Amino acid sequence: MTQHKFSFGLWTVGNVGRDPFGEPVRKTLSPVEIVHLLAEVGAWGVNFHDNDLVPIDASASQKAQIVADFKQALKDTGLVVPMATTNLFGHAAFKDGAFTSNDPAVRAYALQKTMAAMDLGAEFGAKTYVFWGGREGSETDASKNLLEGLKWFREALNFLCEYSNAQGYGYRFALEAKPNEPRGDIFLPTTGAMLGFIQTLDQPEMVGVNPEVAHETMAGLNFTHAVAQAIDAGKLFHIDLNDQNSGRYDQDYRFGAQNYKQSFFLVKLLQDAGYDGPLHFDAHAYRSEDLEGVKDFARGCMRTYEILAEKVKRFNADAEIQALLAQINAPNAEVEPFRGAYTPERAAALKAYQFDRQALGARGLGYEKLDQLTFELLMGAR
Ligand code: XLS
Ligand code: MG
Ligand code: MG
Repeated sequence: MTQHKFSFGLWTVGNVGRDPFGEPVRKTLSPVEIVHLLAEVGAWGVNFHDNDLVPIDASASQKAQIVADFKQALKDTGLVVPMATTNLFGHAAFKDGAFTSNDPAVRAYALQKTMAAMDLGAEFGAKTYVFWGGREGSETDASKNLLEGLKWFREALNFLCEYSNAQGYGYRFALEAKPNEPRGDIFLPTTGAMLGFIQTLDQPEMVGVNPEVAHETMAGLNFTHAVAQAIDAGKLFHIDLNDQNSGRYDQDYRFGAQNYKQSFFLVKLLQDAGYDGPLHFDAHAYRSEDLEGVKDFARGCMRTYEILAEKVKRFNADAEIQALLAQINAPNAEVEPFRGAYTPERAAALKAYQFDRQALGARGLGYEKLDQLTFELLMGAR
């Protein structure tokens, strides 16, 4: 085990390789088997949706047995449960949404199911509660009153914040945005949209985000920029790491499998900002893999993160790179008085100052060299 808090969902290493066109290619692993697999590969934590652990139609006694067995596996391995969440997307009842379904009975059922799932997560000490609204959306906007949908989603989160506090669970909620899949369009499709929405809640301090590499990438956005905004807002409560090609279906590749450079800048942002929360790999092995391949996948996610974290150290210690950065960010004593908060004097002095616009525009910035040096560092060529 490393100093990083690497976690995996039961649904990630437990993924059997079913896709819209094909049957499973791997056998189903029990939650207990998954915990042992994760311990074997050196993970720190395991997360679950309620029904990854307890089947939706389990009896009370079956549930009790499953919970006891899972607790024992955690005890035997030392793995922790940092995060829990609800499956509000699998069952047909949720085909038109959960908290935003047009059907008030479905909305009430979603609340009931989430409270039960929060109880389950709390039993294992989970402190982060993720909300991914996979079915909260539409294919045709003829079907939805969008403003009502947002209101219903807000009401549900407000209710559940109160529930968490009333139970003394101490959860922090992490909202996970995704632009589409499984719905044609999912509400609040980006991390930025979630950050705006959070401020409209009754207890915004309890609620942050769980951004996912694949989701922002599917939206054609720069994931690292989204994470930076979350960190800046004090809202990075959790993170889902994987990889994805833009413009494709939801691929959930091993972390770093596709975009090495972008993965590096993401790790750099997290490391430099001192993020010390869970690093959750929300991904799965290629469909070509057997059980050994699943272990290769899980080890690969963690090893890639560690390698990139090591590269971050080298980048930060590389004399040539740092000299270039120092040059790029060189202070300018002449304009120093203009920095800082507004004062009438500062504004007046700035208005009176003569800038040499031609000189400002003529200066080369050296980013070509910086980017090439970054590439060489990543490739092990320096
Ligand atoms: C799906 C989401 C899902 C959430 C948890 O694309 O990433 O796995 O993270 O419900
Ligand atoms: Mg995802
Ligand atoms: Mg996810």
